[in-house]
Amino acid sequence: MHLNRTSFMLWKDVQITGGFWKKRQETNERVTLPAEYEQCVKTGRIESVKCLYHPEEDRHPRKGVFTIDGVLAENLADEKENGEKAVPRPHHYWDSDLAKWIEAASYSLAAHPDQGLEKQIDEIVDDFEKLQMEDGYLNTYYTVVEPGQRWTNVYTMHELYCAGHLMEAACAYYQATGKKKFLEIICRYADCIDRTFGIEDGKIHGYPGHQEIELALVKLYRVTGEKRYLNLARYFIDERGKQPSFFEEEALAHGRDPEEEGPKGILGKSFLPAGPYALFQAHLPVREQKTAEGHAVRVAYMGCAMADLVAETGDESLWNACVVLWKNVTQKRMYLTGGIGAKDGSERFSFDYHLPNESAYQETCASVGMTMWAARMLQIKPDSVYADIMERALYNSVISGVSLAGDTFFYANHLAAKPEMFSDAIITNPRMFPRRQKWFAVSCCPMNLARLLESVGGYIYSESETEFFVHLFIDSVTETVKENTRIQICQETQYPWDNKTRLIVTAQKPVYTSIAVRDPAFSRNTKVLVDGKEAEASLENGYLYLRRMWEGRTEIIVEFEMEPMYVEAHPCVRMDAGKTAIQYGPLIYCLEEADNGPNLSTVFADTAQKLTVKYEPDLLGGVCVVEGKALRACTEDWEGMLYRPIGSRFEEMTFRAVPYYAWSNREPGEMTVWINRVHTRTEE
Ligand code: FUB
Ligand code: ZN
Repeated sequence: MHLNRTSFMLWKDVQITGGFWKKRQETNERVTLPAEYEQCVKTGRIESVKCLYHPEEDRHPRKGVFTIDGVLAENLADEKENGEKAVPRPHHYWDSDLAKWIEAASYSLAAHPDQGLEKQIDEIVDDFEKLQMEDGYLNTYYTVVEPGQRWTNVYTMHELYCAGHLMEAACAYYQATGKKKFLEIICRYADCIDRTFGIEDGKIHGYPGHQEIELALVKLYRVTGEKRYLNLARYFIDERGKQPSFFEEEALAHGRDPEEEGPKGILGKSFLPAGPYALFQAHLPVREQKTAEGHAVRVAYMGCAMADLVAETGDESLWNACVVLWKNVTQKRMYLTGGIGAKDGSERFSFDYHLPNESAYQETCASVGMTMWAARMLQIKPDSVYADIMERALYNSVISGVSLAGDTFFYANHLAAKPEMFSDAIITNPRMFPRRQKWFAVSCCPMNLARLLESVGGYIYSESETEFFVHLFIDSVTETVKENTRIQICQETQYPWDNKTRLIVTAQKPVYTSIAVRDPAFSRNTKVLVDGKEAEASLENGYLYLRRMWEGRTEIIVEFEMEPMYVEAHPCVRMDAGKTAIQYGPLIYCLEEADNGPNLSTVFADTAQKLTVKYEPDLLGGVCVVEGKALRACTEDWEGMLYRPIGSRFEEMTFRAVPYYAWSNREPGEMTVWINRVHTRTEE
């Protein structure tokens, strides 16, 4: 297929210089990364790589009762027979948690050198080097907990998932510091995997239970130039979903009953309509998958790898498959906030238009995955439909995953909450708890969020030979070269609190090229001024193209029509039928009890009345609040009745809405994104 592919400017070549995202990166560096490192020490993740755990000393750690900060009790140090502190048993995902922390810390190092942070990374890398086996194999769990059992349960034990995150971390650390040691360790592991999996006789004809390594192998190929890594990524994607099932054969080969422990076990059975392997998207070859089934994060990472392979190979059948999956997700299975995953059971999609609010799972990792996937779709086709969703996830369901203080996290991001709803979750399923927590037994979300926040610079600009794209409106500086001429692009904006962005384009010498700025879907009338005069910009696929000669310094002002607006869901979304939500620019809003009192279900927003917006510098770190007229159903005159003939009394009220990402940073209370609606009369 003819590709007019673009490449994103690398995160280290884009400096975030201020505004909304600079604040988040500063909190991420100052609070989140150190807090996450501390948790890795406390729970034994750092120690686990030192191989101090000995199964014979494992005294059946206490059952996993979760403490309020979500730390699994069994990870807390137990006493050994001799009274010494016991080494926690490494969890089979822990390598991936450390890898994502190293990746996030590496992005931070590129922007702000920090010897202490670099030393922490180097110590972990040294431990991984000691852990690595002669043949390159590198996995803590299978070295200290189940030695000799490598590759016996690729279906659920995450060896390839952990390897993928280690690859991403090694690439980031090399690109940030130029140090090759970690990259060389990981290339040895990648070569070990390449010798183990593939189509040739004697190799495992299989693929990962949790997609991740595929996108990581493309990164490793792009950093090293070693084509075998790209070929291995392609093998894993093409092999997926073939029959007879690799997962079933693997279970049988290692004495497990596929009907019980394997892909046809209880998890697989819950997927009767889509087939028993749908939880891990292994029910069909990827080119035949017409709907997003199963585990949400896995779908997003698979979409990333498929788009990456299209970018590298021009495979049209893979692009078509990507678009089919992308459309099913974004047109029928995605939340208004850009996240995915309706069901906490198996962290998965359910079916078209099934998007529960209070029990929404919308895992933070899945929103990170959607951001990554959208960017990879953009690299193939610069179409604002992808960038609008990348922005939607970033400004809503990604950053709702971390508190404004930066040290507590959501795993599940609900769209409605009543504290009593999941008060027991801290024991049953802490991931569903409607308050952010310090940590989780499996802490993928906090680390995933940290690495995305640190690398957001890599999502703003992309370019082809002849075009330069501005996808996100973030204070930043970068440079490009067109026709052998250096061009600096400097972006300044108060977005999302203001409706314009300013680009200063400085060309080393006169050069003809095209700069295309996204025209966001929320803006019904976007104006472009060049050096103060309205400019002719051609609108193509949602981008405003300025094709011209650039000489010296040019100022571009892009002004969006940005008003707070009521939005509605497709009428087939049962949970939102008859309701409205509020959007202002890229932000989705919510009502919180802290502003509107309890029983938010008694509020009926009057969509016939205009909404107003006001910046509140001292609220929630500085946000625009949106206010609107509503009717509130009175509850006083129900005298103990639960049901009665219709006839509620209503009182007029003004509600106050705050950005969804900022909810649950005040006193615990109710929240709702979707609000009952009435339409009384058009304003005179
Ligand atoms: O399985 C690894 C990660 O743990 C998944 O991506 C998340 O959904 C979490 O369950
Ligand atoms: Zn997660």
